[in-house]
Formats: sequence, C-alpha cells, structure tokens
Amino acid sequence: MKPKAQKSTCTVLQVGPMPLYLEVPLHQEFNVHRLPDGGRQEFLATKAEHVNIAFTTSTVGVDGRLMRALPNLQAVINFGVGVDKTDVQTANELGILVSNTPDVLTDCVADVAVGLLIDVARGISAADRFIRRGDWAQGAYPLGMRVSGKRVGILGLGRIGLAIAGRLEGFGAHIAYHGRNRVVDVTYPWYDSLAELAQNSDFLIVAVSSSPATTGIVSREVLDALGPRGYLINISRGAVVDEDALVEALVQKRIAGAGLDVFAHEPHVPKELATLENVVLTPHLGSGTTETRQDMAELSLENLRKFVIDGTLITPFG
Ligand code: 8YV
Repeated sequence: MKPKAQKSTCTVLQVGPMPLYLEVPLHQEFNVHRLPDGGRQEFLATKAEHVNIAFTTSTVGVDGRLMRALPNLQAVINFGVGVDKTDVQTANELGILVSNTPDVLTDCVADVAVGLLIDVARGISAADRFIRRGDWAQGAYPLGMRVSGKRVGILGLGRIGLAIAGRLEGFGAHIAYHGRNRVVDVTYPWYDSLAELAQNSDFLIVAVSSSPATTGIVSREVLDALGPRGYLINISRGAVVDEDALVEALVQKRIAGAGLDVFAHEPHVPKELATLENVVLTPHLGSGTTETRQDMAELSLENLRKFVIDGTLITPFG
C-alpha cells in the first residue's frame, strides 16, 4: 500500500478543461499542474513522479496509459457520475482509488429524462418551431401521443433510473426495467431480455452506466422491438446505443421518435437527426443546472480534501 499523500507534498494533476467554478477553488487550495495538450512527454519527464492525485471530468477521464506514466498516482477524482472515460480496471490493478459524484445530480438528470419524454411524445419543441414558422395559420398542429398511463421500460434501474421511475409513477405510467440483475426491494417487473422489455414498452429510457458491457446494447434488434409506436429516451451515454441503427430507425420511422441528451461522438450529432421533427435534441445538459454543477464541484473537492487528509474518499466508485 502506497503511503498516504500529505497536503504538504500533494501535487494534483488537472486532466482536461473544467468549469471555472471548479477550477478556481481547486487551484486556490492545491498545488495543481495542468496536463498539457502538447509536449506531454517533456512535461511528464519532470513532473510525473510528483503527482499523487489526478483530477478530471466525466468528459475527459484518465486512461491507463497516463496512469502508468504516473508512478506515485494514488487517486483519480472525477467531476461527474460517469467514469466511462477513466480506465477503472487499470486503476484497480494499480491500487489507485477513483471517486465520482453520484446522488447530487440524480434529480436534474431524471428531470431531463421526463422532460425529453413529454416533449417528444407531445411534440412540444416541434410545436414551438411550428408557430415560429407561421404554420399555425395553415391549420392545426398534428396530434401527439398521450404520456399518462403508458408503459415505460427503463434500461438500468440505478439511482437515476429509480428517480425517473418515481417521477413517472406520478403520470400513472406502468414501469418495468431491464438490467443484469433484479433490483432488491423493487416491485417493478424485471425483464431479463432488453428486446423483450422494448417490445412491451411505449417509451424505452436509457439510464444504464456506460461500460464495455453496455456499449451498443440498444441495438437494431432492440429498436425494432420498440417498434413504430415506441420512443427512445437517452440520458446515459451515446455509446450505449447503436447510433447508426438509431438514425436509420428514426429516418425510416421504424420507431416513433427519440429524446436524446447524449451522443456517440459529442459534440458532433448525426446531421440527419437535426432534420427530423420526431426527435428532440439537447447538448448533454442532464446535470447542467447552476445548483447541481455547484454541488458536483463541491463533492469533487470534498473527495480531494478527504483523500489528502486521510487517504480515503467520500464517494469512491465501485
Ligand atoms: C458530466 C455527466 O459530468 O456526470 C456525468 O456523468 O454526464 C455530466 O454530468 C458533465 O457534463 C461534466 O463533465
């Protein structure tokens, strides 16, 4: 076990850009080096051995190669709940602790999932464009699909999935879910097949963590099971969905529509999606409120402070 980092010798490596409300206090409190985009070898040659902690975001992460280049790295602090950009397996092999920011963002992400679902089913964003184009003078807006009382399938009934389910119970929705295992103390029906869940859902909501095991699991087959009256909502990660298959299914109306906050290659969004009225697009804003991002920043910093003091984390991942 490596000796615990002490604040006096603690050096933090900032990996990737971060918002000022996080970066300013981080640099005020700690001895921080930014990992440069260029000249990394030269930087690491002189700084690597001094780095005890890496501080990153869900958008960037710390890969295994960088971990192995930092011989005294003891912890990775992640701003965000998703750690799919950090090589957690290598961190575990090297005895490097990883923290993330669960719970503080659950409500805001769940709110966006419900918002996207209502928007795409009732065509709210599309109706706004309808009025702005002056089309109302030509006739009534097309009918949408009722949300209340519908069947909602949730892929991944974790913290965020459960929060979404709780919200939609208020709409009289019939909730079911798929995940590797049944969730303890939950009465919603569990499907051991994602395709079967999709087949029995009007809305399929993707709330599962992104990992090698979940990459592309919302496949063409699952989308076809969801079918021409089904809607897909994704507030997880674009990688969980076969994005080419999704675009094709939407263009060919093999599914009714989609509400998407995340994409496979952000900030790039398939251009076909921007032409479709049965799609609602948002730029990965799930946790993007002033309150929640401040809470995420504080939790990240609290993890760092605690690790420096006693070598443990408040919200360790895994
Ligand atoms: C990002 C997210 O953290 O928490 C996550 O996993 O997807 C977002 O809240 C945010 O965009 C900062 O990287």
